Amino acid sequence: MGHLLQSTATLAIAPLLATALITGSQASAQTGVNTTSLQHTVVLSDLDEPWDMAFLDDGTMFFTEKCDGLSVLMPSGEVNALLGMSNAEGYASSAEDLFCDGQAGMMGVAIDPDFANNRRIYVYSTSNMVTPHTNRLMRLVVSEDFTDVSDRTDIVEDVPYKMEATDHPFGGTGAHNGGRVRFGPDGYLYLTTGDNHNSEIPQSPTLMGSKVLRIDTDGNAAAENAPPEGFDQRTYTYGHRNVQGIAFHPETGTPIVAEHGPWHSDEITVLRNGGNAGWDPRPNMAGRGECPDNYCGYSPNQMEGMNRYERATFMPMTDLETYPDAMPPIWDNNGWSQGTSSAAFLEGEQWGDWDGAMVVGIMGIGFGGTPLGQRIDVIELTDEMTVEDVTELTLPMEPGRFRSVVSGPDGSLYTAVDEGLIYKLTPGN
Ligand SMILES: [Ca+2]
Repeated sequence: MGHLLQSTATLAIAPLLATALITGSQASAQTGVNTTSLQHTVVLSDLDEPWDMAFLDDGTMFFTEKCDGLSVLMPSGEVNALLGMSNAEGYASSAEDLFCDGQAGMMGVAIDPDFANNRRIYVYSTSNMVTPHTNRLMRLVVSEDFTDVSDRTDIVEDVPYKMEATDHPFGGTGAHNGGRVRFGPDGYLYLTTGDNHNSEIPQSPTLMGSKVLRIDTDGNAAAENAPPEGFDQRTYTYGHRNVQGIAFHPETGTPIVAEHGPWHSDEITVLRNGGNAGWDPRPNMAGRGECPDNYCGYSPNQMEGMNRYERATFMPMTDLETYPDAMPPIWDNNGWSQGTSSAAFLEGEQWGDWDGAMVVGIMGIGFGGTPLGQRIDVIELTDEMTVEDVTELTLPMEPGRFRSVVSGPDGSLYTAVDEGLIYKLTPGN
């Protein structure tokens, strides 16, 4: 378990690093927080594409690595490797059916609100248990001493997986799995999924990609779900492209998602029970013709001379002409696609004016050069759930591919980057 041994070693010196790595922050004369007053510490380094984190109140942090597995960082600084994927070594338990390929692998993790009594956590991963392979949401029981997991139960077994490469940019296998799993304030599990570059999935009533599922801890549909007639009742919303971020408004509890756009228009969308997010990349829709492998999701990029606004018209992220009742986005990243992969809400007085504001982690784009757009945006919302203001965080460290942002129990903002690090960001001087 090379990576995790390294992690443990890193942890042992973390208290020293934490002091050394705090960068100079400028005192602010203004009240509240401004972008010059963030501090950072490295929580873990030398990880293998950390994907998600989930915290207990005492700071215990479960985390996933896309091709390795599930581990937990204890308050003592010790790291316990719990559930390894195929080919990962050094874990207390292993699951040979779990694998990674392209964007697929071990992704989201969530802790049961009643963990103190039932010891349950939930992990979303790609599995080859059946063919075609699927993405699965597993329920696990954590041992009393946090050194192992047991009693795996796959409560969602049928989220589709991309088995065949296609003739598109990023056309490889394993694409667009969504992957975030969170408990809502209503006590239900929300699982975000993706379109697999399969144009039939987003508007399909039965294929569980391109959806936000709302389920109980056994995987049953939430009784209050209200999808259109004929839909799988686990469907909370549908017609998404690839949702990797979901967070709940701290006052209203309303779920809000962040998803990746196709060469244009990353979107943040306030969800409505049963709503259609309006993504439909099928050929011969909205004035389009045929497309490679029957998927028009990238077609605008393959047409010379089209800018992002024209692309948005040609292959809209939210097709309000075809689906006038679709949920419109509240933010579209100024028409750019830069990889909005995660979302959370800042909470606590230490954030000043940003207490209750949404943050979105953006991975950035760039091929063979310096990535563009890697950042964390603070998005302040009005009471009507529209965007009031967007501020790019001035980061106290080098940016990265911000795969995950999570508010910790201490009020700090934790973020994982694909480059193998988990940081803690704390306001104040
Ligand atoms: Ca949409």
